[in-house]
Amino acid sequence: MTDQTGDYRIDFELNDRNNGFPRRPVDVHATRDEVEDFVRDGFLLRKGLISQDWLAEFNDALDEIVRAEAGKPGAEVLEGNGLYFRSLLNKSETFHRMIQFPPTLSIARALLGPQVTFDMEARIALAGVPAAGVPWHIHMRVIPDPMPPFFCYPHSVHGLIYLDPVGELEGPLCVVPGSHRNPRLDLDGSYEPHPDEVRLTFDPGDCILLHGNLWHRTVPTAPNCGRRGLLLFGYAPSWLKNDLARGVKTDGSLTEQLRASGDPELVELLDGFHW
Ligand SMILES: O=C(O)CCC(=O)C(=O)O
Ligand SMILES: [Fe+2]
Repeated sequence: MTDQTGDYRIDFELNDRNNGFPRRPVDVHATRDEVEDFVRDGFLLRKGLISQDWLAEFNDALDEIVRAEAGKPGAEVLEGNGLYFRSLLNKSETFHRMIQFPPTLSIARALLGPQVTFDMEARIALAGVPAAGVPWHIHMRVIPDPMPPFFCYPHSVHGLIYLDPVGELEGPLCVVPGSHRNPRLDLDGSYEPHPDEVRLTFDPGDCILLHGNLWHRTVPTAPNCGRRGLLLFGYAPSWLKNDLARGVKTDGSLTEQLRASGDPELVELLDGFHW
């Protein structure tokens, strides 16, 4: 079914007899062509997606977090990059409106299936601080070689919402279209321009959706740059988190003791992977 804007509905039904084969229709806020473009290119740009009202509230909420966390243990000030603020959904209810935001959620569901989880972070490169940037990277460096027959490919849909104007001084975002489908490409750590890169500048309120393994970088900031703040969010298949949340509750202290051992293999077996 396609409406006049070209948006369409997918009538997902889950193969779950125990729960009556639940239907999970998704009204996709994109055309089929746009979704196909994302599958091929690994990104989709939505200019002006976030209203001025929401932007103002997001900025206020983030400013409060910035003030509250300054100098706290764990506060992430990354040399040559900027400030990161994690777990925003537990820091301000203002961000909760993004959890069920159809313009991005529906596209994530069209791509990943109807059952996805959501999380949100922020990055700020400060005004007037030069050479702040993020070199070429992907978000899920977990693909083994050789590829096991049942390897669960790290498909995820990540999004960036720009809070400030991002021009040449603040450092455009560069992406390599289609690179999410090339698990052996390795550009890690470099700022070297790629021959196929697409260079993007932004206005406040613009949003870009990226496959979590699309190669991307920013151009480092210039000395007279403005603040470069953005919200980062991500959707991943919800069934990857296997917390049963059933049965007789425990205080979790036995596995906590194992985590406290700091053995990375144990921590991975108990907690999985965090991007
Ligand atoms: O700042 C940007 O435009 C992108 C940041 C980014 O890719 C990241 O933090 O993973
Ligand atoms: Fe990134």
